[in-house]
Amino acid sequence: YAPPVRRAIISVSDKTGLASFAKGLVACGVEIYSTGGTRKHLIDHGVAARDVAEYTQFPEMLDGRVKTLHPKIFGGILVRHDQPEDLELIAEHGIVTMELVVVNLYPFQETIAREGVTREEAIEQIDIGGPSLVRAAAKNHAFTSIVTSAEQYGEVLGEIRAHGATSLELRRKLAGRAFAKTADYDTAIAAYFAKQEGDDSIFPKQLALTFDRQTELRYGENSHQRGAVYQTRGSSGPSLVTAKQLNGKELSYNNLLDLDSALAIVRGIEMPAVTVIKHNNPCGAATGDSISLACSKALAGDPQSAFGGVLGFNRVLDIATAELLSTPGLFIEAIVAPDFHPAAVEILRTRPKWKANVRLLSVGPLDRPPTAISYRQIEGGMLVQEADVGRDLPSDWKVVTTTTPPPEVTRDLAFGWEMVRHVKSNAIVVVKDTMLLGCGAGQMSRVDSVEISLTKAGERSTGAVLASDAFFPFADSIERAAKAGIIAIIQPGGSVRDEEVIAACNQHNIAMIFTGRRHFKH
Ligand code: 93A
Repeated sequence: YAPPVRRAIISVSDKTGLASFAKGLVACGVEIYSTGGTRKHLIDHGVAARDVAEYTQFPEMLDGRVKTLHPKIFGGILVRHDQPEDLELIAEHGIVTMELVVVNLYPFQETIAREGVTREEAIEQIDIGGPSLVRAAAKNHAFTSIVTSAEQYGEVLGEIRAHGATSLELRRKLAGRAFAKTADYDTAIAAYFAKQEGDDSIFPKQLALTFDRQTELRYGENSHQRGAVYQTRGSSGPSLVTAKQLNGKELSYNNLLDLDSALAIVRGIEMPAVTVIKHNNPCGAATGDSISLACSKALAGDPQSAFGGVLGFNRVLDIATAELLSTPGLFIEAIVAPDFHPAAVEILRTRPKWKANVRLLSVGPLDRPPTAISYRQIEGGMLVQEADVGRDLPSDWKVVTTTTPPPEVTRDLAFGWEMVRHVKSNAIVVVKDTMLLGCGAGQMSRVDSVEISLTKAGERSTGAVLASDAFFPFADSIERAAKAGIIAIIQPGGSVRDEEVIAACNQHNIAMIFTGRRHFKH
């Protein structure tokens, strides 16, 4: 706790809580120096304060634009108290040391948020002297305390009362906060200028996302990589980062990725829906009149791949579903749902073989829309885009074949179209009875994805529909689909060979719908 706090310079726009803080300082023998408005406020509240202008022998001028910008102020803040030459030199110039600086800045952000504010008004609210005081004191935190918010008054006064000084630990913490404050302030000013320049991008000129480390993970994607989870500051649920874990081992990096995909799929569906995720792609998904029916259909889609999968639910996981999940031979890594019936948690924790380990995540109601912007790191930068979350309207779809889809497959086409956007491109899904039967994901050639999805679906593909996330570059996929008994195909359209593709469908009596919207996912 050193050096002793003898003098404080106080210059604040927001005077909340100031008078009692300053009174406390005076009671500790601290001498206060203040600028015009602040000094008036203090004196009105019975707190003695010296006038900065009288000390510097330089009047406040240019309508307050120059108040504290003076060597007698900055010398006293930046002086190194452990260097005798520094102390001698400032004394020679009649400069006194300032151990405490209390500043909050002109309200620039609040000003520009006001309706009808002029450019001149905004510019006048750019604080120059304030940030200089803040940065000088923060730089010299080895000796000087910098207070930038009323929330810090209590802790600082507490230490001065107890020790006549502040601790280096506190000064370091305050300095960090102070630099964050001036950084935010300048970011706001830069954004204002960008807007004035006619930058009408929906994306900010500077991206200043802040994340708080929530927890370190056991490891990253592989055991030789370290990993951690961060929470986006200011984000609100429903999200995995804020979800309640009701049972099971610690979540892994890959669990979180898979659970995120699971949640993204089911929250886009209105009917009770369940999905099974493996390596970030769905190997099962279905809707049903009840959540347990949807669950049994999702698991039946590809039972082999479902082993060790991660499940997502868009309804409360009930007792019937927990019973179903206790079937011998099934192994599940993790489940995310809006909530779990308490008895269902009990069943899942005790009944199946994997009981103790299954991670159960309760995210709360899925009533709020997902994040509208997506960020993807690339070396040296970041790619930012609107997230692919809006619903596609069947009213925009066009039947392009002479064959029209039978009414009983309309639901399957809609379900397949909703599913395919969640599958890594090139993506193909095969659907029957609102149940995913086959999924071809992440292939470099579309016809390979078609082949994989139809092989997975096997004989069940007869009478099924097929969805493709992007257009077919050739008619070969249609030939393959026809052989497997596919009766309708949904895809965006837009290939130079659309005519050939449509002709192949007509030849095989397959109905084809163009949605006009592509859903790549990379
Ligand atoms: O116009 S300034 O950039 N010039 C200065 O020299 C200066 N010094 C302090 N603004 C300056 N300040 C700011 O004045 C402080 O950051 C504080 O927000 C405000 C307090 O003014 P007053 O005490 O007159 O109310």
